[in-house]
Amino acid sequence: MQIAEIRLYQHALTPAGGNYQMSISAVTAAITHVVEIITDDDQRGYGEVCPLGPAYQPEFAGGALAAITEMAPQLLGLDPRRTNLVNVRMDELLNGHNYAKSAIDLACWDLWGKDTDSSVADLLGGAHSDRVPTYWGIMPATVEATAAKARQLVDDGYQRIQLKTGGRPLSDDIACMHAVAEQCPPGIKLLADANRGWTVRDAIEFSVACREIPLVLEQPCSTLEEHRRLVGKVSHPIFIDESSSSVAATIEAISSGVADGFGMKLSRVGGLTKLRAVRDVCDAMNTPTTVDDTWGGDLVASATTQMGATLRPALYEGTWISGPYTDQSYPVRSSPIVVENGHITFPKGPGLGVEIDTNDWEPPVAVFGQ
Ligand code: 0XW
Ligand code: MG
Repeated sequence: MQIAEIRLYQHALTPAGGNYQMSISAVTAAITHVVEIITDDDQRGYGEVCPLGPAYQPEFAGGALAAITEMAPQLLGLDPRRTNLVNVRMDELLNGHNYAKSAIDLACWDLWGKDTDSSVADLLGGAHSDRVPTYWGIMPATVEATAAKARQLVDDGYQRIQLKTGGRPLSDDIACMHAVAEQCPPGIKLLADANRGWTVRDAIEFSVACREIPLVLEQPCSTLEEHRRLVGKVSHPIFIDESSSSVAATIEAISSGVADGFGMKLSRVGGLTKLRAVRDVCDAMNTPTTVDDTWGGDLVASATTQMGATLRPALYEGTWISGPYTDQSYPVRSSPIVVENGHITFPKGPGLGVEIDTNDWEPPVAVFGQ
């Protein structure tokens, strides 16, 4: 089997309510790119990358288009089922730009699964369950609205709630965190995710003011070095999200004692092939992690939930998907991937299990190998 053609499609995912707000950025439309790989025996595999606007991480939609355009012509002729070899080739062709490589990598795994009539989860070693836990991130709001949202999430069956913090007075973050904790029975996991929006001092003050609440500080500050300065000064575990962009960075964050866990993202590390190695490092080091992506439609949701399902359950912190936050995505023929009772069931079909007919879509924005 050889890659004969690569097509690139573009869609806009729009946040319900018009806005997705975090400490340092607000997103009103997330542009996603879907890669379609067509093989010489006319099989089709799909992958996707959807950065969360241009300011969340050093990735943006225009960069995905440019990076895929740079690599795609020289991937023609490779066997997509040999995912390690495709990744080595991509790294030879382009330094960095993991997010663009992630979309191509996903399409290769989709094809490998379709060719062997196996789910991606089976290819990754097997799912503990086809139903995985998810979690919700509460966006900055008043104390009353935050408390009401937390109550609703508990009633809806969520077992893990992330409060978005930063970008406003620290006293608001502290008041909202207490309001969330009051609504949650023991056992619900709580996180304060500042998305790099706090100083070291903010994180220490917040941790002291919330000392009695069992919670995790997720990526409070911008760099790993800043997080290092928190160790021993905060009374809560620290999970690293934006600062963990590779297997090497993951090893470094664990072994230097900075990371007690991760908010891991598929496109940030470069796709399923590289995330599999991160998963195995976290497993070997008994370190909990989520398996998320920034944003994305059903292709990303399937990839992240299938990978998540293969984690040792005691270490798996769940998979966040953007579907419940959006009011528009790209059309697919399979049943949409949804959240029910705080859980997501991933599709059954081979590969990623997402059925796509590109006749339902606008024409591709780029075609390589025709
Ligand atoms: C809540 N998320 C998983 C969704 C957005 O990509 C941001 C992210 C996070 O935890 O930072
Ligand atoms: Mg985060």
